[in-house]
Amino acid sequence: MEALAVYGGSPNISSHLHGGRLERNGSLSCAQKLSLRTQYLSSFHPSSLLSCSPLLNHVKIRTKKSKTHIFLPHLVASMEDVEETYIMVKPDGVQRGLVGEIISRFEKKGFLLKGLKLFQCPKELAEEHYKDLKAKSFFPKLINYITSGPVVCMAWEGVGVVASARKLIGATNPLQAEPGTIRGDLAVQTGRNVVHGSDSPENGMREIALWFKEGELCQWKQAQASWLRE
Ligand code: IDP
Ligand code: MG
Repeated sequence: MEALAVYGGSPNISSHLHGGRLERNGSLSCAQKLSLRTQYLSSFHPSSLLSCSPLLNHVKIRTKKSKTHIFLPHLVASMEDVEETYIMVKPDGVQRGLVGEIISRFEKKGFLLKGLKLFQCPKELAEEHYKDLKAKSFFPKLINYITSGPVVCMAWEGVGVVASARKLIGATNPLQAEPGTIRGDLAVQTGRNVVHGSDSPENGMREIALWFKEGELCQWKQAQASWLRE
């Protein structure tokens, strides 16, 4: 188990944004993914943190245009594509002792844990992560919330993992989230909804590159792989 986890982390935003890593999988070819991630990471400069970098435009990273309260019904779990998603236990989840419970939901489902760390998020990283919500009135509160204590950062891999994780997490408003989902079972308020999950495969790659540095992710094969997939 110790081979999977990387604990600790640097509060240095620059090293995070320039760190990232390169790897294969999904519907894109290895070369395409490598190129996408390389372009994305090389386009980052600390000065771009406060605004949307024009260098990012040609990378075609998908951004969410409208607020979605449920787990993106249009995001249908692919039956073939191996994807990656960024899952994060937010500060309230850590403070409330829900880390193990939340990790176990994804573990039991059968996804592959590629990265794991306890991390104090700097303000600039929180703002970059949630840049699509910058115009929202709750944005300052959201940044305070995410930086109010350590978070647990995770990278998970699997077939259809992005959409499936959104289903496991449940609706943004925990009172509207179905029982059985993480938010439906463990939270009551949107502003304290305990967990984050990427909303598209593209954002999964974007967010993993944002939150993990090179060397913090593990390539490994699950012993139970042949018992999960035919
Ligand atoms: P998501 O986390 O389900 O993807 P988003 O709409 O992307 O939901 O919002 C990101 C996060 O911002 C939410 O998880 C929640 O913590 C916070 N948030 C969203 N809407 C509100 C709101 O109306 N009030 C306070 N916080 C909000
Ligand atoms: Mg979201």
